[in-house]
Amino acid sequence: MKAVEANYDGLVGLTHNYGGLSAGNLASAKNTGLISRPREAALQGLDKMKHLHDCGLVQGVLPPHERPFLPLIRAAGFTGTDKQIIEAVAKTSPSLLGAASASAAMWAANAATISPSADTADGKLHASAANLVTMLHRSIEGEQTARTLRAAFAAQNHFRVHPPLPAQEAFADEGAANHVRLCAAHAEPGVELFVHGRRAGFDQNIKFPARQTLEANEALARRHGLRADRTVFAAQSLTAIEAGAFHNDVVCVGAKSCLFFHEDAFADTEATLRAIRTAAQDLFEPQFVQVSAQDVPLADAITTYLFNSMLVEWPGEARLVLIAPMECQENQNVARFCQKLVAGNGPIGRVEFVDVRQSMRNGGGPACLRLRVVLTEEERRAANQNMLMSDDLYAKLTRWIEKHYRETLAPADLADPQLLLEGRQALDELTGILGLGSAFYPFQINN
Ligand code: SUG
Repeated sequence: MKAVEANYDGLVGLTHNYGGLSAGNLASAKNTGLISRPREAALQGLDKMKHLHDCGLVQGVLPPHERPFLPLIRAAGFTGTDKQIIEAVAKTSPSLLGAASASAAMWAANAATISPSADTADGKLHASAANLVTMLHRSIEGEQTARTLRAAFAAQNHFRVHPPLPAQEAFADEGAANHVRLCAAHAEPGVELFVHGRRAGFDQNIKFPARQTLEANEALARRHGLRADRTVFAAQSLTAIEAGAFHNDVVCVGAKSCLFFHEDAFADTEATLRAIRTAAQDLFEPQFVQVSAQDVPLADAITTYLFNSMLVEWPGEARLVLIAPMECQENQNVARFCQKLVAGNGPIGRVEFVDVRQSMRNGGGPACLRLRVVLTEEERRAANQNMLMSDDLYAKLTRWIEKHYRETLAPADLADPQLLLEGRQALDELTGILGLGSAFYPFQINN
């Protein structure tokens, strides 16, 4: 049986803005208060999707979430009409309005953790929506994400969609950004690597929050029915977290049998690599591309997001392709390293650069924007076809973005009650385009 690795990208939302909401995410902090360009951001993301689709890869689309998210604001005690609520929260609690308005669901790598059917005990694809409890503005994503995944993968004979883990710090979970699957071929059983920043408990004595716990990872592996001997749990290094690697995918990416990572990514690199080798026994020989701080200083890795690239098996090419942010070309150390990387005989044969600058300014690179879903041919047929990229869908989404998205958005614009109405009108139309029915968003359900 054949299988492909599909990329499901999050569409950038209408409220894409620079709220400075993520402690430990250096780009988000640095760009706080900048004027964002939601339309440009959405088109940049859509162009990346179209490019991969044009090159023969399977590309899916995940819809933005409803923002500002009034249920959060109401839960905090604001009452009245929607307009009154926005006006009141803007005046008395602008940071709550900021959290309720983030378009962070666009970073689909945080939406869920996916285990392909080749790895699971019941032979189904398992997906667990992430609870994202560490950051207030992201803790409101899980429920809607689960709804999205159920719409994308509804066939229960093929797919099992789990709700987010309990919303408690012990189970802090940020999805596939801390998960890597290695394999010989997508259809064959693989090794799943789960990376955590800390263990449960409030004992983290570090500069920035560690957003993934070992306990969450263990729970995900159990839920998904993974084989213990093919599962590896590894700790992130504190050095990486404190340098701004708030998710492991800021310093590490893997595909097929290749793991591409910075030497400072893991707390114990040797033990991690040994465990991967042992788990891969009889399946494949892992290929480790470990990048030294001498070649790429950690600070450069984090500002350019070299490792937040998509590592992709490209139709017609023998070696993997790294789809990296443009920022990598603009940094001497990283640009030089990329040339050296492809000149060798290693598993990565080419680097492509893409423009996702609007997302990068909030700490989201090409790999943050996508959720990888390995699908067998049958599963691909069973998935929601309306959510898969096509020339027609691309044209529709381009028109939709151009019609509804604002060109610019300043933080003060979040106080405009009109933004809520614009968002609802646009998302209502989008549920039609993506075939999601008319009871998909809370504003549709509660009306
Ligand atoms: O969770 N940024 C996101 C970026 C997520 C990147 N994802 C991966 N590495 N996979 C975050 O920190 C910033 C929002 C703001 O500040 O307005 C933000 O949420």
